[in-house]
This record gives sequence, C-alpha cells and structure tokens, in this order.
Amino acid sequence: MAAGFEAIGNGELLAWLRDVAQLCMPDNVYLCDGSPEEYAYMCDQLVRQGTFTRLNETLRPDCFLARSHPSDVARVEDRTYICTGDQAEAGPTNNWAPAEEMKLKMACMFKDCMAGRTMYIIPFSMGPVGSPFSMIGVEVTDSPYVVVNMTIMTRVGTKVLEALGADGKFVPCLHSVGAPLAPGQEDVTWPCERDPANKYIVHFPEDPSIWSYGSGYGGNALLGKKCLALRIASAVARKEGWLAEHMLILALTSPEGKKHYVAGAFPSACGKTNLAMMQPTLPGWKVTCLGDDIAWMRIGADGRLYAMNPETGFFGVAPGTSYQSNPNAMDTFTRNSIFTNVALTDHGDVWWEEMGVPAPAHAIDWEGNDWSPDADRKAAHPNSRFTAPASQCPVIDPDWQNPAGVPISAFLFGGRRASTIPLVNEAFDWEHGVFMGSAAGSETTAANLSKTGVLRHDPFAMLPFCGYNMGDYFTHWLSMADRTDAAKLPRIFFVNWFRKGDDGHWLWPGYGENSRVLKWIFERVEGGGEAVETPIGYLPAPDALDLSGLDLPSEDLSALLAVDIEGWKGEAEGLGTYYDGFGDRLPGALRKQLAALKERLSRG
Ligand code: GTP
Ligand code: SPV
Ligand code: MN
Repeated sequence: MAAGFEAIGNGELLAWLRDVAQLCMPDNVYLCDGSPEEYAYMCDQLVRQGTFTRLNETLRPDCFLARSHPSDVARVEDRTYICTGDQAEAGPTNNWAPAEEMKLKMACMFKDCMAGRTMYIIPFSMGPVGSPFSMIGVEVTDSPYVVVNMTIMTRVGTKVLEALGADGKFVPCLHSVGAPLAPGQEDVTWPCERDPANKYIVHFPEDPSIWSYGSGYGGNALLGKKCLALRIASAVARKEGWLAEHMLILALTSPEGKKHYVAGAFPSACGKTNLAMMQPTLPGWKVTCLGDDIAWMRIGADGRLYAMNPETGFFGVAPGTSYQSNPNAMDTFTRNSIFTNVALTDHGDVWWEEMGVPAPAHAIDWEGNDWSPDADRKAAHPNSRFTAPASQCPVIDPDWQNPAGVPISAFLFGGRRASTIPLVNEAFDWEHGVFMGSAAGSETTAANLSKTGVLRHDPFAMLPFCGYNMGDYFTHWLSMADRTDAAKLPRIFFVNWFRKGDDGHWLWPGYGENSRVLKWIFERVEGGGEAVETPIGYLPAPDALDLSGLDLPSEDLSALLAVDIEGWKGEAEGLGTYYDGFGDRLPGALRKQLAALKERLSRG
C-alpha cells in the first residue's frame, strides 16, 4: 500500500484493509490524517469534480453546496438490515437476513465496486479520542463527500489510529457508492446506485461490522452516525448495561442560575436540533446545547445517569430553519459548513423554504434547475441538510466534550402527532415512563425515503435505529431501574409540539416558546410545578405553565392540555395490537402498564 501506512500499527486493521482493497479494487488508496489541510484539499477536489459548488466567500466563507442524485436524498429504511444468526435477535421491527448469507451477497456486490475510484480510509472515534467510553470505527469509502462530512461529524485521523494502538478494537465500516468506473468512463457529480432496491445498509451486530452499498447520503453513508453510534452501539450497550439513544442533550439554566440537563428522543425531523439549541422566549432562562441527535448514557459513580454526545457536528434539516425558529443554528452554519440539496441563489448563497427571508426572484433548485417563486415545486428538498461543526454553535455547552458526560434530570419523549397527545405529560414513575416511550408514535417525515405523513409506532424514536430485538430493548430500559436507585434516574415526560386544530393550524407556537414547557419540567424536577393527576399521567395544573406574554387562544390551550379519553382508548387498542407483534419478547411490565392505562381510562 501507499506511503503513510506506517501509521497503521494495528495488525487486524491492516489485514482487513488488504482484504477490502483486494475485494473492491480501487485505483488508489488514501489514508485520511484528519488535518485541516486535508479537509481543504478534499473540498477543492470536490469542487473540481463538480460535486461541490463553493458558496460566496464573503457571505458564507468556506461553505459548499452539494446536490445529490434525486434518487439519493434520504435514509432508506426498507433497505436497512440487522443481520444475525437467529432472526429473533433482530426482532420484528428490523429487516433481517441470515448473517452468513448476507455477507456472501455483500461480497459479490462489493467486488470491483471501487474501480476507477480512490479508496479513502477514515479512522474515526465516536466520543472523545482515547476515552474508555468512546468507540473507534474505520470507514473505508470511495466517496470524498463522505470523507469531508465525516471530518465535521466525528473525530477523524492519525490521533484515532494512535488511540487504537497495536491491538485495540475497531468497528470495520465498509462503504461504497456502488458506481465503479470503466476505463475512460467519465464520472458524474453524484455517483450512486440509482435503483433504491439495490441499496443495502447492512449491520452485523454480532461481529460487529457494517457494510453500506449504493448510497452517498447522510445516515446511509456517514457510518459513524446511525449505523455505528445507534444500531451497533445500542446492541453493545445492551450487553454492557448502558444506553445508546436517538436523543438531543441540552442544559437548561434558570434565572437563579440553577442548571439541569435534559435529553430528548423525537423521531427524525421532529424537532431535536431545534430544541437542543433553542433560544428561550422566557426572560432569564438559558439553553445550552450538548448534542442534537445521539446520546450515549451510563450510570455514574453517584448513581445518576450521565449522557455524552459521541458526535462533533450537526447534520441538520435545513427547511424551516430561520432566525425566527432557530437563530443558533443559523449562526452555526455561517462558515465551514456543507449544504446538501438546498437551493443556490444568484449571489452564491443558500436558500430554502421558510428560511425567514423572501424567496429569491431566481435560484437554482436542489435538482440544478432554474427556479423562481412562481414554480409549483420546492426550491430545496424537504430533507435537505446542513453539516456544521458543533464547536461553532453560539450556545454550545462548556461540557459538550466532557468524556464523563453530564447528569440527566429529565427525559423527553415525543413525536409528530396532530391529535390526542397533549402538549406535555409526566410519567408516574420509571416503569410508566418506559411504557410511554414504548408507546410513542409519529407521522413519518422526509428523513426516510418513503411516504411522509403516515402515523406509525416509533418507540423511543428508535424504530429505524435499534440494532436488536425491540422487545429486548424495552426490557433493557426497564432494567435501568435495577441498576441504580430508581429515584436517581431521570424523570420522564412526553411532549408534543405538533398538535393541529381542525383547520390545520398549529395549536402551539413551538420553537423558543417550548421554553415554557421546559420551565414546568424544570420545576417538576425541582419538586415544584403544579400538576393534576389524570389517567395518562401528570399534566400541568391550570396556570402552572408560564404563558406570560404569549397570545394563545384559550380554546387552543384547553385542547393542548386536555385528556381526550376516547382518543386515548383508541391509542391503547392500537398499542395492544402493536405489542402483540413482539410475542414473548414483550416485557410483562409493559402489558401490565397497558392494562392499568385501560382501566384508568375506563374510569374516565
Ligand atoms: P433529525 O436530524 O432527522 O434526527 O431531526 P431532528 O429531530 O433534529 O429535527 P429538527 O429539529 O431538524 O426539526 C425538523 C422539522 O421540525 C423542521 O421542519 C422544523 O421546522 C420542525 N420543528 C422543529 N421544532 C418545531 C416546533 O417546536 N414546532 C413546530 N411546529 N415545528 C417544529
Ligand atoms: C435522521 O434521519 O434521524 C438524521 C439524518 O438524523 S441521517 O443522518 O441521514 O440519518
Ligand atoms: Mn436523527
């Protein structure tokens, strides 16, 4: 192999790399060192290849726009597999194939798949380099777009190889866009497998290892993120007694200077990034951000649950992001950022729907075509994204890279629910809270390549990300109460920012106004905050939510805080049927919780 490989002192890694190079047959092999020079060089290279457009240097320094192929704009849950020896280990919510069979199939797909391309080797660490709680992966990819995005999203390069050492363990992550080049064949700006049915995002939690074929996009291709830090890590966490979750982490500081850390699980494109760095509208309250997508949590020496964010960047939804809705995100991607599938203005800046500035009279849309406001299509793809360094977030918390994490006081679960689910609702206790998490549902969004707006169960916002049997996952969550003093575990709340009125308007203003709900949660954690006991949990007592200065119609407020008994009876029925799918892997405690809910509802 090429010079520079002396840095790889790990025999297992070298052997794997040799095998992979022989299988994929790239023209060149390049080992990433993770330096700023390398990042800049790769971005320039992407510009030369036409994959990147450099944005206006004055308006948006060191920023780039990429347009994917229209077939490659989101995660592909239908093509995502958890492959184990025994199907029961993957469970009813995951696509499965026998691990050995799938390995053969993948080996055939990867054969010669990097012809005409460079194979990049990206050593990366999820979590601070060298921390005992971090996980090292090595992604081999033929996509330079993946290299630069991974450089923002994770800790990459020589320092990771040093931490890996001669016999450290790593997760092999093999990725190809699945578009080999014949000799002399000209490349396209976004190579990928264009037939979604030929994409494969495959996890082998029993190895563990990851093979991803055919997509260059986000969660399909940046393998440290959903593949390693959620699917593989969740399976490891279950064995080792910790949690790997699809959660934001924020710190909430009261006007008196008291600080509580909160972690929240909402499904994809359901508000984690927005909540994680929100600007509270309540005077004196402050939110600082530790992470917007993934939390790894373990019980600390004091018995409390500590959370850390294994990533170093945000891969956030662009549409809807404005100085009104999320000013801190807007100030994060002012520089050193990558935009994918947004619109390009004539000034060389980016634009998307609901950016809070008037639509430009002319732009180039995400598919590369001329666009003007009278076009009957969107300028940016609904799942267009920004990739930005977390360190640039104006409200990044001082402890965001603390390897020990921060102690969590409250969990939020939620989803996109137009009806039934109230604005906020507190669990009676841990077991009831786990029940609430297991019962979560949400309307599907553009983050997955499938129909949007379809209501589905999405327990703990982990439906697409749990790397093992979801029934065992419920058991694992319940077991946290046996691993520590249950009183030290976070209090559990269910929130819903997405209630709609009959005419389709949002009942709740959301975004910075969600600080009003956070304040009540803070007070509850502190032992205050008035609540009423209802069949579904504790709801804020009338006047317990601080609504000062908010112009909210009283009928909207009562709808947001009502317990819709008939609606909930329907929820309970649906949940019973959903639970049946888990057979004997469903913990009895959840059946018992469901029966207790039904009983409380029948009393009204
Ligand atoms: P992933 O990165 O896919 O995991 O998503 P996420 O959970 O971080 O979602 P994000 O915060 O990016 O929000 C996605 C969409 O939800 C955007 O269109 C937001 O404008 C919208 N959204 C976020 N918070 C609120 C809210 O409080 N109210 C309303 N109505 N919409 C919101
Ligand atoms: C999600 O879909 O939940 C994301 C974006 O956070 S992706 O990285 O593409 O998975
Ligand atoms: Mn996500």
